Amino acid sequence: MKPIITAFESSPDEGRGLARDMRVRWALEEVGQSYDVRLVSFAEMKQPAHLTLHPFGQVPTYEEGDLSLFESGAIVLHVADRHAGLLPPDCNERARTIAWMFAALGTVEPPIVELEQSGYLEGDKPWHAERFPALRQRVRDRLDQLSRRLGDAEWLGGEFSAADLLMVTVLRRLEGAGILEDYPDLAAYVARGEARPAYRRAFAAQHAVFEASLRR
Ligand code: GTB
Repeated sequence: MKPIITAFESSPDEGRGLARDMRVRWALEEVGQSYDVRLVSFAEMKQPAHLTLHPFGQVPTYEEGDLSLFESGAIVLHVADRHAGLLPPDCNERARTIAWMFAALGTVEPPIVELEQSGYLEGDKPWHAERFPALRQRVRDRLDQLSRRLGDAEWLGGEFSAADLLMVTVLRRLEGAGILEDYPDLAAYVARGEARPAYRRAFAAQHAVFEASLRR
């Protein structure tokens, strides 16, 4: 059954593929599963119809027959679980991969999002200039640790997995922050992810939505 995902009708990222539908699109492309997209406006996301799919009124969501899911990480895990290619078959390796998926979303992404949001939510506050360097340092601390662990490896496990897919999308949110450039190994890791044909197809699909929004 062809799943349906939701995405921003008009993404604030202006086609840069930074919204979280990108990771779901990428996962579906990696496993060769075609999908439909229902575009929603900010207002529609807060209406009862969407709130039955997503209790927090956000995107992405995922519908597949009787199943409806929210949370990009849970959706990617579901896709990886149902198709070959994004999780290793060995039980222990699979568990380690899932740990890295949680690490991407629960340990690496939060300080990145906090830094990003502090710019537009708190930029006008008198204490912003004092707090900002500490937020940047928190991101750097995480990247130092991630970089040490990745070392010379191509991917977090032996092969590309759902953990890399999530970690790359998380690191991409640093675009424009002037931080990732100081970590050539992590920048190369992100570039390896972005070079994958499935990533490029997913990026093109979300970019087409942005281009169409300009013509409306
Ligand atoms: N934990 C949830 C998940 O992983 O699925 C978080 C979902 C989420 O934050 N969704 C955002 C949303 O629906 C879109 S992706 N926001 C609307 C709302 O909360 O009302 C976050 C996002 C938005 C914009 C950019 N950008 O402009 O660069 C990047 C990421």
